[in-house]
Amino acid sequence: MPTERTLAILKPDCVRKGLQGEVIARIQKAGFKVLGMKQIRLSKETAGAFYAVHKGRPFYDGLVEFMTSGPCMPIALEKANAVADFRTLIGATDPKDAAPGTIRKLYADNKGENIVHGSDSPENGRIEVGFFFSDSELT
Ligand code: DAT
Ligand code: MG
Repeated sequence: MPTERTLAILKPDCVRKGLQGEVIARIQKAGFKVLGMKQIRLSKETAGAFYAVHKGRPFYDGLVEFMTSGPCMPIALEKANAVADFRTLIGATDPKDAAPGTIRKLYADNKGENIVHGSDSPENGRIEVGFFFSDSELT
C-alpha cells in the first residue's frame, strides 16, 4: 500500500466537548503518524473555501456556520492507505449510519455536527493538507 496523506479536522463540537485527546489517541492507536497539528478559528471565507465543493447544497450555510462556531484542529496525517483507513476509523457521515466503535458513532450528535473531517481521496488528502499546512509545518 502506498503511503498517503489525509487531512483530519477535529471540528468545533469535538473541541467544545473536550474530546480532542480521546480522538487523537484513537487516531494514533490506529497507526496514523501526526505530521502537523494546530488549533484555529476558521473565518467564514476559509470555511466556505474549504467546503466549496458543497456550495449550493441545502446544508452549506449551516455547515459554514458550524465550522466557524468555535476553534477547530486541523491535523495532517500519514500512513499507508491513509484516506480509506481514516474514513473507516471515523465512520459514516451520519452517526446513525456509522459502524459500532467508529469515532462518529461514539461521539457525534448528528449528521451536521459529526466531530471530525476526513479527506475523501488521496488527491484531496494532499490538497487539503496543503490548505492548512505549509511544508515547514509538516515534520
Ligand atoms: P463527509 O464529512 O463524511 O466527507 P460530506 O463530504 O458529504 O461528508 O459532507 C461534508 C460535511 O457536511 C459533513 O461532514 C457534514 C455536513 N453534511 C453533509 N450532508 C449533510 C446533511 N444532509 N445535513 C447536514 N449536514 C450535512
Ligand atoms: Mg467529504
